[in-house]
Amino acid sequence: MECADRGYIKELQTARLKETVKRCYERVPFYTRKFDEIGLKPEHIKTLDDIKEIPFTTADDLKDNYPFGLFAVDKKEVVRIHGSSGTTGKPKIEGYTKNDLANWTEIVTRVICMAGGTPDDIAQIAFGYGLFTGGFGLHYGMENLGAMVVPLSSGNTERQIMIMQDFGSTILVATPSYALYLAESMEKMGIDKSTIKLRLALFGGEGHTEAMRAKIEEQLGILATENYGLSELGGPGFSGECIKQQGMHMAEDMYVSEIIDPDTLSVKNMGETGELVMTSLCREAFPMLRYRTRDITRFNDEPCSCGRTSMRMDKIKGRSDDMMVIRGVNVFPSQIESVVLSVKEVEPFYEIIVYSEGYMDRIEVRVEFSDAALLDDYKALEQLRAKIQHRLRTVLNIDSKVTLVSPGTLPRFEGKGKRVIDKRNK
Ligand code: DLL
Repeated sequence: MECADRGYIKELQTARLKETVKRCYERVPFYTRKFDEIGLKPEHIKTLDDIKEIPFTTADDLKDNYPFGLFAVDKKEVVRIHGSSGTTGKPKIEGYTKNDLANWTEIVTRVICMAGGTPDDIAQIAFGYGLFTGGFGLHYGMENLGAMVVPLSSGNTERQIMIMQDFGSTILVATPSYALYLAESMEKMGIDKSTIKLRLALFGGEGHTEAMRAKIEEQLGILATENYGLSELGGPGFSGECIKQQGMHMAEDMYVSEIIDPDTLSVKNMGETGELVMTSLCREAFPMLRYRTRDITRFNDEPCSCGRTSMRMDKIKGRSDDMMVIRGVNVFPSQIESVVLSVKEVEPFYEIIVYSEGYMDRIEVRVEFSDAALLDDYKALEQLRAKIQHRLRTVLNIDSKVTLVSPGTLPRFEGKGKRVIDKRNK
């Protein structure tokens, strides 16, 4: 499937799209209503291009139909529930039938293989187990591959490190934020990377810059691949990098993906940047038509040097709701991360505070400096602070307040990092 002829993939997607549309229209009152409102019938969808006729589905639609309103099967066919990892409000819930779980396991196994995982590996899973799809998703994929799974879930860092040493774990599955925290903790405990067997990490659940990846790869002595997915569309497995680390290969037999302009909602061309919109093609319990992910990326349909023909997506640039407008300049947190990590005297820990000044958005960037001895050298600290501020201005064209804080003072994360604190008047 990963090396299939593009023509074959298009045919398969067309056939599966028609089935999914029919399924949604016939079984989910929400879709019946939305189709009827605009006079659309399942038989009007004849080609992949016709997908443009279908209305979008949004996070609000999931909330309005919480918890099981968008299910397309009877509850007795649902064998698993997962949901969004948000900690406030009601989670976004989705269900899986037995077939859905088998398909999910299949695509997660693919992303593990792409990353170079083998049945000989010992996989330490430090994604949370629970409603979050990360832990269980990678768990079943690893087992299917035949790797030895160590289901630790996230947290309890010293124990993670002990087990990593004792078991000789070769793969770490974690958010990049947690991998960074693990690496730092190992350093503090005086454990050298040459004494652990880790060789590969599968990251996902949140973005990270190339600079951040390089830092973690270096600290742990590993190769790290990135994975993307969202619970609304089934979780991890949707896309992942191969060992070439040149974009995330997408599971096109199970999803049709589009890039749209989030303002005009028009569909963009290959290679253009915009919001990712996804339609599931094989999901029985929770089919989803044209879901607006809010994640900003772009596609590349050139074959990869690994030999796979599947379309790839770029790293997520940010979420459309994360974009800050600082004196008229659009900026994503990931761009600030790139600049901060390009300064060698600081640690890869930072925090962005967005606040209002009159009608303007302003930001403060807090960064940990590396050398604790600097605490006694005001002049050197001030020079470093000015350097970061200058770099943010020259690279991103934004004026920011930069504050240096002592090593070890900013929060560390066991799951997804939260590095933007929004204090704007809403
Ligand atoms: O994070 C699913 C997942 C788990 C993917 C483990 C990969 C590995 P949610 O908790 O529903 O699901 O969060 C989905 O997280 O819309 C993105 O904004 C963000 N996200 C996930 N992976 C990446 C990534 C899982 N590689 C939301 N880069 C998505 C950037 C990511 N953002």
